Amino acid sequence: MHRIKHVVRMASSSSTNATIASRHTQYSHAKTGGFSQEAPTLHNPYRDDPILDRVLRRLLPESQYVKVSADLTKFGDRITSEIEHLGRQAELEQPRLEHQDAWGKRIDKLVVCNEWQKLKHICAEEGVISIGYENDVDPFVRRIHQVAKLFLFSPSAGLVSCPMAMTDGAVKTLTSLNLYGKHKLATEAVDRLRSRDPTSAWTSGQWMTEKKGGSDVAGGCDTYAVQIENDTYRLNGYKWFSSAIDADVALTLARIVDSDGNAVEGSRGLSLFLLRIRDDNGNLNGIQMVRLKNKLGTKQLPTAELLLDGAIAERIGEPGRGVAGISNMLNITRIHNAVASLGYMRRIISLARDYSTKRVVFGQTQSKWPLHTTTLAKMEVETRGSMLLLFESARLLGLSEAGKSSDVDAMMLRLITPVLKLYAGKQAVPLVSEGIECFGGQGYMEDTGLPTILRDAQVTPIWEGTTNVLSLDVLRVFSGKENILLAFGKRVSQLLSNTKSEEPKLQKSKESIESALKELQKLLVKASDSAVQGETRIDTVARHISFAIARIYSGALLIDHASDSTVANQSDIEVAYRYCCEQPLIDLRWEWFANERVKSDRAIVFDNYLGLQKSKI
Ligand code: UCC
Repeated sequence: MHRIKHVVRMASSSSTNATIASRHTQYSHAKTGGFSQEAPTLHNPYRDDPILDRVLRRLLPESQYVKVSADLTKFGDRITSEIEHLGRQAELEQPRLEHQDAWGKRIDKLVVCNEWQKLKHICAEEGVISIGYENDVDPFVRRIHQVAKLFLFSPSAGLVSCPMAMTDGAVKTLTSLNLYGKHKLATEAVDRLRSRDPTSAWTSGQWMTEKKGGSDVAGGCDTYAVQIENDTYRLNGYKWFSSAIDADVALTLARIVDSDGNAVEGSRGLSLFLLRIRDDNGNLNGIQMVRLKNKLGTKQLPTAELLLDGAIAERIGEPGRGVAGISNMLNITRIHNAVASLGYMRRIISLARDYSTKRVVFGQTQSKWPLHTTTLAKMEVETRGSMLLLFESARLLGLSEAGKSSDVDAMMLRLITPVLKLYAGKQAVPLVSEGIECFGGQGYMEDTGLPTILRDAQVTPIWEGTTNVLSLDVLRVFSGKENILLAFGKRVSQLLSNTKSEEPKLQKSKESIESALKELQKLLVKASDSAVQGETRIDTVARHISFAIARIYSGALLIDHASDSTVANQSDIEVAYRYCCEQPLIDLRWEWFANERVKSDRAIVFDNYLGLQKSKI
């Protein structure tokens, strides 16, 4: 502003037209906005990641690491040269639904852009699902490879990552229910869902949510199944959120109606069904696509309300075991959900880091301003903690599929799946928001593509179970027969056992983890004792317990990683220290368990509530 005033003053006081003209030329760029800010560059996300390669080197046998690393390097190049553009186009050219043809005939035609189709082809070609199931590779290796690939892909995927999550979950469910090779449709589905041939590959949907449902799947399920013959049924119901409706098959839940016309209510009344969405001619299978959802984000992805009006479906699994059956899928899609959260976090940091080397403010690049780098460093520390938790889940999943899990491994897989999903989802939104801020006003501009990351990240704490529902699943794990608390303690101790004694920062980090673990154990034991007397409740602190598990587990993994001198560097030690010692690992107080707190919570929440139905509170 100063400078502009100065120029105007000089121009008006100058003596010759020639001088004025030359000055006009000199400053003309100011009037035309001639300066352009350099955009952030998306580098090969595998080679650009500060930790991924080293994590893989630790987790994989050398010969496998070499193969996986080569595949990820090539895929990283494909992301920057091709996939990123396709994902962006999918956001710009969103799906639409045509209900009728020109003559009024109901057609329910879903129109998706070519780029969306191309992305699905790429998924098959690149084997993003098949890698998880290839017979000639150790399952332990293939799940780590798959998670790494999905992690790179997800933020550029134009939300094709969603049908991939459900496709993976469907393969897992159908194979876990032991249907492969025994059930015609399930066998064909498994072969096609994990195919690398784009011309024959299928994708799967998962229709669980109904108008009354959402979190409470069983309480809200009003879809009924009437037997035609054997395991074949007709389904009638209304599915409220059905994503990726261009899929080929879907898994869904319904209540079987008996010969007297009765159906069992509640969770035990739900059975699991597999259905084809269209026949070989592309006609919908007794399904009407009522409308596409108008979502805050994930706009690339066709999510619809569906009316099942006699859809023909095959019952799979035992009648009444629908929730347990579909949990196979949920536990896979929840890992995919965490992949998405971590993918968004890494992407925004990577772009902000690159931008910081280009954007000049107050005379120097952002990267030279300590307040800026300290902001980025905090984001990096948080991201690394959850990233190690993600790869721990991939390792444990692979071990379980290889039949090599110890008891502790099996318990840890069940525990950390909801913990990882809820914690990463909860981190993603504020972290991406912080990352957007690193671009100033540009981060708020739609045509940079940056707001899409924030919009899409917002779905991760909601999709596949909200933070509260996932926290209650964590309590479900604790309420089982096994001593999960003891197993968790063992796994943490195992991770801390290699801590280098000559590194004071790692020693301090270890002490911090041990003390947080002890505190958590003490509180949980005390709570379970006093719950018997009815003085306390645990559900109200389920989130805090879950967050503490996430932070203690992640901290221990960071220490374990930093203690491995074959891959670790000085920044790994610093990251572990900051994660474990500079922020509380556990945010939980004994008084929060007290029963009476529920009353005071209600008093706070409904203070001066103007609703008329106070009796319902
Ligand atoms: O549909 C959606 C969109 C899909 C898109 C996916 C893509 C994501 C990737 C993103 C990329 C960007 S979203 C759907 C959202 N809805 C949910 O996630 C549901 C949330 N609610 C829950 O998870 C609840 O906890 C329920 C529905 C599972 C609770 O149901 P019940 O009926 O109350 O459960 P019960 O009675 O406690 O459990 C029934 C059985 C028990 O086994 P048994 O009978 O042997 O004791 C449980 O132990 O199911 C078992 N069970 C589980 N087993 C329940 N949950 C689990 C689990 N997670 N793992 C293993």
